[in-house]
Amino acid sequence: YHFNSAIVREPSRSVVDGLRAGDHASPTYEGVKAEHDGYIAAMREASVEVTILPTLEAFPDSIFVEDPALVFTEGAILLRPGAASRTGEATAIAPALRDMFDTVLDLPGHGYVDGGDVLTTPKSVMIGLSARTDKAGAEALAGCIDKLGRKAELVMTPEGVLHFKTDCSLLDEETVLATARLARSGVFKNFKQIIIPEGEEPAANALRVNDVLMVPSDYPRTLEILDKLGYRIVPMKTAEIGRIDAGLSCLSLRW
Ligand code: CIR
Repeated sequence: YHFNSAIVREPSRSVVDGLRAGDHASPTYEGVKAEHDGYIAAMREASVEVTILPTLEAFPDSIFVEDPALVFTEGAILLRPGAASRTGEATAIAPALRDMFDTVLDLPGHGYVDGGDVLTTPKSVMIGLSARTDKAGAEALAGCIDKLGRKAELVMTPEGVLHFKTDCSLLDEETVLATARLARSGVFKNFKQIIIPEGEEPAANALRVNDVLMVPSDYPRTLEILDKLGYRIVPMKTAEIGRIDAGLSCLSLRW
């Protein structure tokens, strides 16, 4: 969670057509843009150098740059997002990554991986199998992660949950924030676990960046728990991006 740099992408007007599993009303472009501006400001405030990529009107979900790639200080990996409308986002982000990283690997084979299914921890890089990330993709990604000198681990995303990280985030070297439904699977048995109170599940996608913890602002019980534990909390508005199933981690690639 120590990051010097991040990449984000300007929201396109087409963001109102972003994918969603339920029948949520569309967000407004202005609402998304305001949340995105707040996010960039919070990142900069946390001493992160932010590169802003231009809009991609043809890809409504392209603001969620976390999904088409995975980055480490050691290098970047171009993924293959599992939703048909998003697969092309990897090609679109490739030139920027090749500019910024010496090593850029392409996910080999034909499997699919969304970056939202990948949780990097000091112990391992956890890859959650989900409706977007299949076994072939996860295994191919594990090979790339191995090439970059890290250890990968395949885990399960709970049924009906979009991404592994929809339900968890890393708070520090040894602590994760997780929903009860994900913690129950035992994936975090080697971590200290903070469990999200019932009904506040979307708060699990918090984002630790350097000395601050960005937390979705609409979940008072979670905010109180984390505050009592001594985290320096920055509450973030996420209601608009939440309409298209997104949270804080999706909005950036960090390294
Ligand atoms: C999608 O369904 O792909 C977008 N509407 C939301 C992506 C959220 N990304 C993430 O959690 N990493």
